Amino acid sequence: MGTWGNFLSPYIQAVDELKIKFKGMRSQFGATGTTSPIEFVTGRVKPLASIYDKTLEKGVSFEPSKQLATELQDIAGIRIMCQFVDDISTVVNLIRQRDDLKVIEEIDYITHSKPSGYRSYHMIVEYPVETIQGKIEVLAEIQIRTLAMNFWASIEHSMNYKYKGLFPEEIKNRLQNAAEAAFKLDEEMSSIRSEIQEAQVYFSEFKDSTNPKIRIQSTTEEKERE
Ligand code: 0O2
Ligand code: 0O2
Repeated sequence: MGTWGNFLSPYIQAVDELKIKFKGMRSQFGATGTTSPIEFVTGRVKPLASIYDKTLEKGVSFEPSKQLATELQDIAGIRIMCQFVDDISTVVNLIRQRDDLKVIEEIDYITHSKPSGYRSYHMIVEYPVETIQGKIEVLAEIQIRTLAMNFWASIEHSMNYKYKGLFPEEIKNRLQNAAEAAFKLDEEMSSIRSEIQEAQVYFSEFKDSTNPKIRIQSTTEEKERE
């Protein structure tokens, strides 16, 4: 099936395009004066070293192939961070409604957290990439999580590298406790959601109104409209 460069190229394009599209959703909420359920978006193409590790785990041969493209569903990975747990289902519904991708699978690690304590909502989607050789359908994994879930997962992920997945019992228990604490934080924040959002609207309006450059610009725009 050719070189790794050729094989990975549509995945790079898929990640770039999906990042732009989800960041676009965020700006569209902003433009309509509605609070965005998306806080920020990141994306990556799985590094070759991680692809290699996954092929060993799955018993797939480490070479660019159709089998690899089918078995490794997260070569293209997008992560969407939300402020509140409820925002996650809003984002999931928005993704389900899109015509530019097809949802293949959904895994709810929020209701059913992993034994490690990991929480996130995963969606595997099929995304068409237009190339000079025609259309190529690639699989992408979209992980949707709160800022607190992301904080926990980032730390646990780096510790996993240190301990190569074999955590001492005490660290394992502490990480599980930390995951529960992060979830309690999410619940606490959700219970004062309207208070927080009011403050955020007030804060951004206050910032704009006290910034002389923006004041001059909006006054000029108002004059031009008159
Ligand atoms: P903006 O306008 O600052 O949001 P990239 O290639 O830079 O688009 P990448 O490489 O996939 O994205 O991921 P990266 O660089 O880790 O972060 C992507 C975006 O998420 C960056 O913004 C970061 O500023 C933003 N980000 C990362 N961590 C946080 C965080 O904890 N809180 C918030 N609010 N944002 C965060 P952009 O894309 O450069 O643009
Ligand atoms: P990376 O470095 O993020 O790419 P699969 O092999 O994908 O078919 P698997 O591994 O059971 O099946 O998939 P799963 O568990 O649905 O999710 C895969 C991804 O979710 C992982 O990718 C992580 O990004 C994240 N994840 C799942 N469980 C955990 C966890 O316990 N802790 C953390 N921090 N992240 C987790 P990779 O390939 O493992 O890593």
